[in-house]
Amino acid sequence: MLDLIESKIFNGDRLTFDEGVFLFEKAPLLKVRDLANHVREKKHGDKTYYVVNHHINYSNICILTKVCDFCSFARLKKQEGAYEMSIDEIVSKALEYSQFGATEIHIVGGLHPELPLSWYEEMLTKLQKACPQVNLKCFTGIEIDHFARMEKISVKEVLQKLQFCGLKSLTGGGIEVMSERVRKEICTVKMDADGWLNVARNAHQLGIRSNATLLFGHIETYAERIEHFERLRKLQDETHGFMSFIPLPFHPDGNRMSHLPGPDQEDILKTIAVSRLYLDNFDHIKAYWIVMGETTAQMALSYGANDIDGTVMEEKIYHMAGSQNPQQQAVDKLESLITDVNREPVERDALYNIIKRDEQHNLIT
Ligand code: V47
Repeated sequence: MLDLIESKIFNGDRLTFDEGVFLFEKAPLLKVRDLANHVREKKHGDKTYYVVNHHINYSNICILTKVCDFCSFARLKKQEGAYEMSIDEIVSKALEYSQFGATEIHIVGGLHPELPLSWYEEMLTKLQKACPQVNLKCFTGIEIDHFARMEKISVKEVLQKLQFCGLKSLTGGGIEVMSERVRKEICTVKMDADGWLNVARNAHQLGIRSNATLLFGHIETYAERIEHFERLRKLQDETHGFMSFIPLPFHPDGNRMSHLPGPDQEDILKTIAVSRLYLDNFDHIKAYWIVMGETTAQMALSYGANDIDGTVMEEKIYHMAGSQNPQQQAVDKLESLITDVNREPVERDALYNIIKRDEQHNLIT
């Protein structure tokens, strides 16, 4: 089977479900690496993308706190550690970040039991006004579905309203693993895979692009990972709206699945490589360095990944550390992660437009 897979990859032919499972179960890691690296190189040469971005998590209050066993972030409203930012706080954070050159603000939160859609509309409107040059990449598919349920309107209407207020793209989270068997075990009663795909389809039809993730390395089988890829590949054939795929290795600390070890480095690298080979209609495979660490993210650039996401860091840490623009220090570090493994760093925005800056690091438009 490996010879057949190899010739399919070199001919640009699509892999079948069984071939995908075979790659995980039986193919040697270094062979899968070489095939994935070939595809990456054909698509992108040495170019490796990063984005100057920041994350804002507006609230961790979530109605699914007792549902999602893998989640360490969510809290019930009255629980210790629960928090909720005001719109003014969110806008001032975004302003601070955009002054340091961020082109993307990534905003997600829990499924808040009370905030109405108008609160999110106001947040986006004010953010857009305060930082018009920043791409507002906000919400997961499950948040969008939650807003629709709260307001008793369709997912499409929610997306239209948010798009009107400045929403440019959706993040790839909230889907974890599409397998119904796995979902019953780790997040029973949460929106199912069809619901998440429906949000992505509606978004793409409105011109709102999005990403896709897989939370892996817990109780799912290899076949269930391929099932997940298969469903993403099918929707991508239909809409071409996904930009990048981001495999998220499960982290066991502080959640109800902490008895599980999480995936090892070999599994992380193989998952990156198989996703590159199976998701033949996705341009970008992201090795999100925050979740896999810098070394594994660097290695992943030889296993099919062509993006390491962004600066992400809490700006204050750097601000206190010295006189240089803190965001620039983070950029220097990301660029050297890429150049250290002989790849060419390319700054992009949230939609993969290439960003050029002058010597003072100001955007050249
Ligand atoms: O949906 C939750 C995952 C996701 C854990 O679109 C966990 O560019 C590991 O979607 N261990 C949110 N993962 C993060 C996300 C994301 C991240 C970076 C970039 C983009 C993008 C999207 O994090 C959730 C969930 O699947 N997650 N808990 C955990 N314990």
